[in-house]
Amino acid sequence: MINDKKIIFSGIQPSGNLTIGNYIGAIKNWVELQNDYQSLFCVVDMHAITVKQEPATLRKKSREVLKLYIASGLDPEKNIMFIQSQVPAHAELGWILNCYTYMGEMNRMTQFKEKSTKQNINTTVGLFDYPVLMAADILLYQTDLVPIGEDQKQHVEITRDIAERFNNLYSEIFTIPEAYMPKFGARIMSLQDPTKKMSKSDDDENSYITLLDDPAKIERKLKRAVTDSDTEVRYTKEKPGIKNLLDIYMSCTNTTVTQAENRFKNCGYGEFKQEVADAVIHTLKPIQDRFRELDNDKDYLDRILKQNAERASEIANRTLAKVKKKVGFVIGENK
Ligand code: ATP
Ligand code: LTN
Repeated sequence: MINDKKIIFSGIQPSGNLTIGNYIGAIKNWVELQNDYQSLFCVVDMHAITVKQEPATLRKKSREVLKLYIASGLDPEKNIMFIQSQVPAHAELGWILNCYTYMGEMNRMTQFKEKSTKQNINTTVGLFDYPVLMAADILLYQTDLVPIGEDQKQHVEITRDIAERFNNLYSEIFTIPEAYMPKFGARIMSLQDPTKKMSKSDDDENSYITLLDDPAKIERKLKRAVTDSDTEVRYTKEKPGIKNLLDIYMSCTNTTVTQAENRFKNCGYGEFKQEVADAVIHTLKPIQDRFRELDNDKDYLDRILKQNAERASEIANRTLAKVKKKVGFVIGENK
């Protein structure tokens, strides 16, 4: 606990333009939870380099993601919002935890399997090892809750396993974290293939909507979204394209399945898609306005980054010191 509050940690990779999948699956919950928890929201650039990144773009995107956090309504004075590589404890604990994680455990990670088969070039050890770095992120802050989309659930489970293993060996060093997912929209699907997760690093720009897409683009992408040859708007697994658009709609309008299905009872797909577009445009408008304001304020962002990296380091270093002592490293003047 920090200031008597339970702790939240979560992060997003600056590996592209944030999508409404990132917003609905993660950021929206962060905004809702921020008042009840001490929260840390990280821009995980060290995770992003597990696949090839262009250095100048990565630098630019890292700042952009932080601006999008703020623009989405996360308070940088109350929450600790920072860039992962600016807090060296992440890499240090990541290495130590590597030595307490089994190859077999990493081999089971579905995200690695998907990402490595998608790549046609050599896959790096970093990509394979990425869940251990994620475990370090979470465990450094004695995190209670990790608000994420469904694809990250398995990584939180492995984090719990690693933490329990370490605690059993050395006493209660780590808090055991829990995953927290939204009821609807924990897995927003690609607009071009509703059996695949919407992803910011997808090659097809029409498969996702970014938080900075203008209204015309949003309308266009949603109108092109793959659905089915039926005409009925119903929330069912048999209609994955429609179900996905309903998830997006329900999340943007805070409505239930029954409310949404009733709303579109006698609508054709064209009218339905237009309503979904209107809901998305309405949700993103305040975020885009605030983002543009922040765009002109570089000093403000630099100050936030510096202050928050210091706050994060202070907490992280406390856990790291305990871990180093337990594993037998020589620290300071101890004999
Ligand atoms: P990449 O394509 O670069 O792997 P990504 O778009 O999958 O990235 P991440 O940075 O891996 O995004 O994820 C950040 C957060 O957003 C995680 O909590 C993740 O679960 C959530 N998230 C990502 N995509 C979706 C999605 N399509 N639906 C719901 N949540 C999502
Ligand atoms: N692996 C996550 C991003 C991430 C994360 C974290 C999320 C890295 N560290 C810690 C929650 C907590 C992803 O790529 N979606």
